[in-house]
Amino acid sequence: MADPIVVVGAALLDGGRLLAARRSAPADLAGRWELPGGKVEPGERPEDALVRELREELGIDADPVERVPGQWPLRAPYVLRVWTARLRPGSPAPRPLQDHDELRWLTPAELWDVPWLDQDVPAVRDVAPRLTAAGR
Ligand code: 523
Repeated sequence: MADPIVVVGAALLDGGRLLAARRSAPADLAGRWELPGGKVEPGERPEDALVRELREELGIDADPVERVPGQWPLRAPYVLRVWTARLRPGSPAPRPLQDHDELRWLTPAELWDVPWLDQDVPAVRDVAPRLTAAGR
């Protein structure tokens, strides 16, 4: 079987809230919410891909903090790996630039208020304890 291609997703945490992004494309994913990110390019470090994707898609400067252990299958040959991330001081606020039409900062109590992509659900479940810890 071909090696998996890694898609990185960011659990961007700020002030005890998690950023969720609503996809506007492609049609089969539109309207569902995800941890923003994208494909790692050949030869690229996943953390660098995360920084690049967040800049391209949300116009922000962010730093990866730590990998959330595990990986989640996407449509073959892709797999999702997730890092927590934080805004760099002085970064602009996230705004939807590409692939998204709405953003929300979710508190722990709001975490399941948005219809996440099915494949993001287990990742979000594993991020949840970090969100609670970050809000303390
Ligand atoms: N997912 C997904 N969840 C999730 C991400 C970041 C991506 O299910 N949190 C899926 C959606 C796509 C594939 O992974 O099927 C690639 O993500 P995409 O389209 O955000 O990656 P890009 O931005 O690298 O893709 P291009 O538009 O082709 O550059």
